[in-house]
Amino acid sequence: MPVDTQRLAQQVMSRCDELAGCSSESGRITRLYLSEPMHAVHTRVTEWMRLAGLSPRIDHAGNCIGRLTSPTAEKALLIGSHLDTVPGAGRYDGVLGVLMSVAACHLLSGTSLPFHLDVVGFSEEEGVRFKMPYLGSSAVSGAFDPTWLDRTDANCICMRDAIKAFGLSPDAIADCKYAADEVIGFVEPHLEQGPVLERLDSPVGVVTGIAGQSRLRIVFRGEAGHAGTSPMEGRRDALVASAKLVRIVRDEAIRSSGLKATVGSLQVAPGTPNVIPGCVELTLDVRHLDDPTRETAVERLIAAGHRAADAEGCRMEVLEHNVHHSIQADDRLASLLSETVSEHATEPVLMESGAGHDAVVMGERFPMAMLFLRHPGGVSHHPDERVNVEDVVVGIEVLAEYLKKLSGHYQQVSLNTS
Ligand code: HGY
Ligand code: MN
Ligand code: MN
Repeated sequence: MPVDTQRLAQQVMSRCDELAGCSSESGRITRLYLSEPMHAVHTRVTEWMRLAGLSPRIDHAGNCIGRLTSPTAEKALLIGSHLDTVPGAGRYDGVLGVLMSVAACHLLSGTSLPFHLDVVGFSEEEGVRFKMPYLGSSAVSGAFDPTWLDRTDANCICMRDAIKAFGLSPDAIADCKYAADEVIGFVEPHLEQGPVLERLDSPVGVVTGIAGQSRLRIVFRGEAGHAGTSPMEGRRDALVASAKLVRIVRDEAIRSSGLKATVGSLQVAPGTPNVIPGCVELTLDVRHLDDPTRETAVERLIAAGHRAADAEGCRMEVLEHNVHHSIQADDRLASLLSETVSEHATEPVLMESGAGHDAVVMGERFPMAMLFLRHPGGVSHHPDERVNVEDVVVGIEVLAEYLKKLSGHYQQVSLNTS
């Protein structure tokens, strides 16, 4: 019986709903790295992978990987996205791309591919628990730094212990790595998380590149004191100094075209109503498609932070500064994807991604391409995330056609070079 794509798309939607129930908080979706609800997600996703003909496994970084084995192949094509969420997330960021990939495998059943197809549900992309993003894809790409295992979460649990508690072995993380010569590429289907496709009335888009990102952890140190007895003059209030920087960050980004800059979290110590804030730790996230523009903006913001600290009698220190440079999609993979979209659905919209994705880390080592799905309303990292089932139909069909097209192309290239 032919597989009905409409039914598959409905199934993707109801599976997204089901995974939304796997949360560590009632009433909202929060699913962090190596958390209990991630076990529940793995149980369901591995079952769905088996139903689609894949052989699933969980690697030692907690990635859920299902293989559609090709008897003659030596190399693999990876496709998928992430299974973790931000706190208070929507139900489609990450999960949709994994489940659409599984659905595309259903559509392909009976088709023999010249490569293994590995559908990946990455364990950690958002960087919430250990304040470090892309942990799952870093393990797969080989970029995982073993010193990260010593990082601690908000409850002082280190990553090494969290991995063990999840039933995995931190010492075997290196085994998660795929060698560059065993990977054809990585394809990530993902919700757009913005308004472009909706404005252009297009169900899908092809990503040409992803903005670079700087993530900083900054601390302001002042002096705590009694809120009732300390004179207002001469206070060294770390929150007042931080607040000045928060405002400067927003203003700087408004002034500079294409710059996105956000202070996303503040931890105030001692954090009680009747004590002057003596210490504030904050995170700063800065993004731009042009790396030099982003780097200059970060330098300016750090300098402004020092000035704000000085003006309030405080000191500012950058505790951590992580950078992911902007990255371009692979020309060959992206143009074949555009070709598939124009043959199957519509004139392809070529677009940049302001959001970060596992494709950033995977693309540093392997050829990568991304397919975006229209996002009604465009609001993401928020419970209001939405998706049209008709667009999911298009997305699944495009993915399946694309994999067939890649097969033909890959066979041709292999024959020509053998
Ligand atoms: O932060 C990001 O851009 C992504 O959603 N993790
Ligand atoms: Mn996200
Ligand atoms: Mn995502």
